[in-house]
Amino acid sequence: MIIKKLMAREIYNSRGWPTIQCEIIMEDGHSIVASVPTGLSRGSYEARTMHDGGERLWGRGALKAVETIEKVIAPELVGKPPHAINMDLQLLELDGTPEKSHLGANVLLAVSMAVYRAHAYMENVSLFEFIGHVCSAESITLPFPLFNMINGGVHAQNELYIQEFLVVPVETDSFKQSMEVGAVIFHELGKTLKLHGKELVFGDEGGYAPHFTDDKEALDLISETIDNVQALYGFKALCALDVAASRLYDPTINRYNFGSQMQSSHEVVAYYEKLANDYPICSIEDGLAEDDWEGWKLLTERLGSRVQIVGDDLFVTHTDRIAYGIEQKAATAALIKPDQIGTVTETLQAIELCKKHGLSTVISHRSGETEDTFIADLVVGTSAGQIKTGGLCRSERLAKYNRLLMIEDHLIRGL
Ligand code: 2PG
Ligand code: MG
Repeated sequence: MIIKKLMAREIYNSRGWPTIQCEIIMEDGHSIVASVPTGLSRGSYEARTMHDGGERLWGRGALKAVETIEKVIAPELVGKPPHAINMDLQLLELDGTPEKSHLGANVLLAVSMAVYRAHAYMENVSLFEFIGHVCSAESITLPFPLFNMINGGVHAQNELYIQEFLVVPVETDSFKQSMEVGAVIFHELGKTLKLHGKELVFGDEGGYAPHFTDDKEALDLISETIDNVQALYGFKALCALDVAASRLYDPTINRYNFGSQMQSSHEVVAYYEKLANDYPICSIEDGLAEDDWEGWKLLTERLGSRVQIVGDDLFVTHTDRIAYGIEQKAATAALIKPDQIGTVTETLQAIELCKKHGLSTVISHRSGETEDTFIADLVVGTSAGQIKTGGLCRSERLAKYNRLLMIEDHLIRGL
């Protein structure tokens, strides 16, 4: 079955900014759609993206990207049966640059995701099963979710320095049960926040985003809620953080800005050690800046045996940076975002490298999302183990969790 038509269009993400949707029409008329997310706290080593520039929509338009897909890429792929890996290689060749600066990672990913879906359709299997085949997986597993509960940093209009305060249900025996625990904590946290006089406003990733005195107050209220939920319902959960510290780092003075005073890497690591002693923290993402390898090594040495140390801006889903991080013992896990690198096949390679060297993997959404649920199938097909895709409100976040509920249901009850 061949690709009959390959189209693209400018659509809008959850922040109301333009992004790309790619649509493949198969020979039998079946339509396959893929949409690309957009990050805000982007690492400097992420692959480049293509935007229109100019005045329309403050330069963020996706019309050039649409034209690139339809005029440069479509002629190469239309009329052929979809082949996920070969077509990704073709896309990489068409771009021809290490940082995807010619065509743009957003352009490549829209097509790559659509072709993966088209290939799965041609093989008459679900996307997660197809990804499992590509990875030569013998079995697949559902992930542990990291639910975003409180938004700070650039994802909210409050004064929190830490960007994401998450909770991780533990000792659950299914994804369905993890969702239930997450939902109970989310609603109970709403009650706790209200009791403490907080306004129930939401941030970009579907977590609460009221004003707080400081980061510790947010952690106090989350751990108070976790304790209440355990007492009331018997559910257990831990906390996780994404500090997104590249934003807080001033390379000219080699110091981090956490408010009261500028801190050195050593002081920042000591601060996390204190937080990990005082609160039930099981994972810290981007605790240090993307170039502060010495700081990362120190953090991993000091906390890595009891807290998962996750590299996001540090690794940008790039095998070179992950390989260096493994060699340096700079982290114990990698955040995986397909749009940081550009194609699904490269994303699978990054996950494989992590697995081979015992690095845990967390598949992640972006703060500017669409209703596309690709990452839900990705986390199952690769058995990546963990996913963070926002809080329990806002449908672009719930779409991924709901897709995982559907996958689990299909696996248990059959199709
Ligand atoms: C992150 C992401 C997703 P953004 O830092 O991990 O939560 O944020 O998409 O804004 O880079
Ligand atoms: Mg991050």
